[in-house]
Amino acid sequence: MDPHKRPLLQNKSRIFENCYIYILPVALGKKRMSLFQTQITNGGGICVSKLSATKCNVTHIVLEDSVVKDSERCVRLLSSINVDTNTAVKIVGTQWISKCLKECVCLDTKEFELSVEKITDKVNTKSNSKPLNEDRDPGTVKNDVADFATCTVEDSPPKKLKPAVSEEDVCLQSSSKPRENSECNHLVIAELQKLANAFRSTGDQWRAYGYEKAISAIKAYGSEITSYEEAVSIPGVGSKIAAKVSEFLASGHLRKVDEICGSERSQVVELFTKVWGVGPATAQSWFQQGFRTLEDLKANPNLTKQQKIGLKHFDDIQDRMPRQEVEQIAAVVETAALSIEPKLNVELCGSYRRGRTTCGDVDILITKQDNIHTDILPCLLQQLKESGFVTDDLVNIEVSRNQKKYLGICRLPGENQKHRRLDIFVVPESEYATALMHYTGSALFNRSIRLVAAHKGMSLSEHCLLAGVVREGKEMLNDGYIVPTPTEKSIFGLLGIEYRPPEEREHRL
Ligand code: 8DG
Ligand code: MG
Repeated sequence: MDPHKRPLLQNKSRIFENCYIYILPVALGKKRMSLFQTQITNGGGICVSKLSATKCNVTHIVLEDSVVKDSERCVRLLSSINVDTNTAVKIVGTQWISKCLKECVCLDTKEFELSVEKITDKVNTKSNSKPLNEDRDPGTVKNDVADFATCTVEDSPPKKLKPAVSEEDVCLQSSSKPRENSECNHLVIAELQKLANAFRSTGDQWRAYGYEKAISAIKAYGSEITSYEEAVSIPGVGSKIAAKVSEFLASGHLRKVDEICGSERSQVVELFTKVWGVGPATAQSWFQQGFRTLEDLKANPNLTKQQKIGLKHFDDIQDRMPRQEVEQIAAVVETAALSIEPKLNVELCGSYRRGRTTCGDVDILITKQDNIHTDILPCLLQQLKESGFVTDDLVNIEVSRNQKKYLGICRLPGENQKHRRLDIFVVPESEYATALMHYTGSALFNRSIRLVAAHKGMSLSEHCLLAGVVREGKEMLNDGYIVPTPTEKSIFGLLGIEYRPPEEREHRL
């Protein structure tokens, strides 16, 4: 039966029967989105999660009412996800669903449809659009259903909108995919980053998070932002930050940066938080106690053991090392480890494995076969300390279930070598792939792929991938069960996402 010509009265539980509905999440919010999805499903309809799901014919595309009423914006939005508005598919506002539910019938869509007549010629809806359901690159599909940036229509030709990438979507695209970003956006981002750093170092984590989220959204947006309206329409950029963007566009600088970052307090606190083991609260308190320089701190009687080490090697630790030095350090650790147990697998991870040209520290993963019973880490550290290679312990062996972790400082033999941060992780063979993925990072990539797992009823950690997980909000209500993950590729496969080699996981905020 043609779903658009259905009889008006029907069984309440089947009001959306034969409807294949795609809901665009823009401006909807997760709760409303999920409510609509449940109601459609309960009403016998099918919620289509991807427009490229070519096998099912989408009958309706539902958008937030305010979006549908703003015809120009709506058409541009649809065009950006390759939906031709001349399609036979009904493009309707959320009111249609609400009214159908209220009246317990599948109402005619006419009253709720997008009206394209109002749109002037300047919006060319057909540019770049492909008919709905035409095959598209599956790798880009998830981005299409993410939040979309929107902008106001001005006299200039319409810009092609860029999908704003939500945190969960981060791991679905390569970090090496070139992102256009105008020079002006770069400058705005740099200023906003100064504020984010300042807020983070003063312990205002919420505000710092707000700024970082906005920075991430602007980076993903790509197109040059030219107005307050455009900035505020980007999901993740609130009105206050949009006002900052607008101020920067008008004046070339931000008063807030001068005010916050220029203050002695913020500069001192930022410096202190760079010392290993010092958090924002401690840095603030030291400022209040009158400490102003790293030299002053050396006289502080209340430093912890780690802070003393952090202070002692401050300049060396701040300095990033070339890849070659990372390899030399790893070679020392590997030789020592294999002298204890020749069958161990020693592998570099962290930023080195992601291919960065310089690294902040050396992250080494040691995998121990099940038939090896030697307690590797203490033996290894003893050897590395005796040779003078490991100079200081920051966090002495920490045990997390059957993984062990050590954080310390080392220095290659020879003249003019710097002290470098060294992290060693020892894991069992069964946890190899999840640990390798975790310690390869980036931290943002990890957060993203964990969110993907969570949304699929799974849980990913450095220890394992659990399936059959039931959650209430973020809380796990059961333990789930471990799914074997022999390789990183198997993790991507089990999560149903495209494999990303380490070089494509260099996602950063
Ligand atoms: P770098 O050392 O060159 O600065 O970068 P990195 O190798 O990516 O960072 P790292 O601090 O050495 O951490 C190694 C990996 O540990 C990182 O890539 C991902 C993982 N990791 C998380 N969350 C966090 C976190 O909160 N802090 C740190 N330090 N690492 C984390 O997934
Ligand atoms: Mg590292």
